[in-house]
Amino acid sequence: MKNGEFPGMHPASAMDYLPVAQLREVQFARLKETVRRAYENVALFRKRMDERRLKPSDLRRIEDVVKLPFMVKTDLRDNYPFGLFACPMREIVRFHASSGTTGKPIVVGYTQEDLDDWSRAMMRSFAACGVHRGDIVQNAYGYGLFTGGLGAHYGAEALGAAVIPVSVGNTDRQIMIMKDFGATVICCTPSYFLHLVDRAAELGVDLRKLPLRIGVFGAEPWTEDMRQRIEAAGGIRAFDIYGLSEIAGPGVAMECTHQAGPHIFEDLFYPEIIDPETLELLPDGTEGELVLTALCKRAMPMIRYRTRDITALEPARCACGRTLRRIRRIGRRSDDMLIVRGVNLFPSQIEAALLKVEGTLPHYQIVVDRMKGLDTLEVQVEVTAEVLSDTVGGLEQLRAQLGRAIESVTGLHPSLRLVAPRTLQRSEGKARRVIDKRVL
Ligand code: DLL
Repeated sequence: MKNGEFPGMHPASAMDYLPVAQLREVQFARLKETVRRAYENVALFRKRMDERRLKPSDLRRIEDVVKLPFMVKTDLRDNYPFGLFACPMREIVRFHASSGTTGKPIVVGYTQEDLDDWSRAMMRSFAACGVHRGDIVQNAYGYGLFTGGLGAHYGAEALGAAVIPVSVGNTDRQIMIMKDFGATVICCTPSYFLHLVDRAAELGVDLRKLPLRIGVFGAEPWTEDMRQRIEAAGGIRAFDIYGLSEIAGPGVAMECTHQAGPHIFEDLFYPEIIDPETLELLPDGTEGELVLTALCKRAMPMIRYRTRDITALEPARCACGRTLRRIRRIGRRSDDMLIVRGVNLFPSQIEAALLKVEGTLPHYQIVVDRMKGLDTLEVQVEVTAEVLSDTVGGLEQLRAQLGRAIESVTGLHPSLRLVAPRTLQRSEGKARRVIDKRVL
């Protein structure tokens, strides 16, 4: 066995096994270049560096990353749509977008090199869990502004697997295709897969008898319990994939065949864990908020981006031999973002939509539940006494208007309950806007 090589290793995965000292050197060289590019081209970053009297040349080693200013989601919103881009528009070849905290989405841009890096990260993700040339990948992540669909698509193709770009939804057709095409790999949210399992049973299809053997599941929190249920019901092995639009998309971290937590592709994404209150750096093994620096991003440098995802970096080396550190399963966030059917959602988005419609009062509650593996979303809102005494037609009109307003900012169709003034429980402290009944 050659140094750093493992039998059966895909050539694209060589970086997974780089000796740590060498990995730190690669990270530092890339960090310096990214910081220089951001300093020269992104006004917000330069301003924050200048305020700290910091120059890119002040960075001497990778650990100096802690001197750099943080970036947060509202930076993207405040610079909507292209204010954080560090390259001329003619170099941008792709956009994606994700929910912001209000009506406007956050926008991310990619150069061709950014896309190539991302595809390689996704290719390494697939390779890490045992996908290879000859596999048939049913890609049921949404195609479009969401990064899941195209991210998984290009990664699987780059690996040499055959992709079925079926996208999300239309469950009966998914099951038919899975059966008829002989899909061996499925990519989707874990909750959607559970729904697929239930529907397949109703249709008399036993997924365990199909060639399907691997599931690449992410974009929302899930648990070891869910893994066991999925593996038993689907007759597959289920792997956790993590990522976020701001940093690239899926493929920031991925589990290997040991299923012991996603490995971060550290040569591309530098992880830190901080205390979300004090912002202090925490040691490996301690739980806190994940902060990521994209080490190679050209179009839109993301430096010390506060993901709001709560996790820990595992101190122990994985049995697979990768030198890449692993994150613990992400179960919660340090903000109020919800993930409903794989869609990111902030209560403030719903609030903004509700208040735009006349006849509503600023008292609402969002109830999230899960039925037959699918998330349900109900918005209860108080409406004025006048509206309630109106004709049935008037109420229905208001309901339709509210539905459209919420859909236009979130893309989701919630069920709506219009209730009388002072019906919803008032709280003495912070209003309890969200009731999440999902048992993961
Ligand atoms: O969800 C990218 C993705 C697509 C990841 C497909 C995996 C598979 P966003 O829409 O920007 O990007 O949402 C990112 O989703 O900050 C986490 O809170 C959550 N998330 C993503 N993966 C996981 C996971 C995509 N495996 C946000 N476990 C992140 C728990 C996850 N949460």
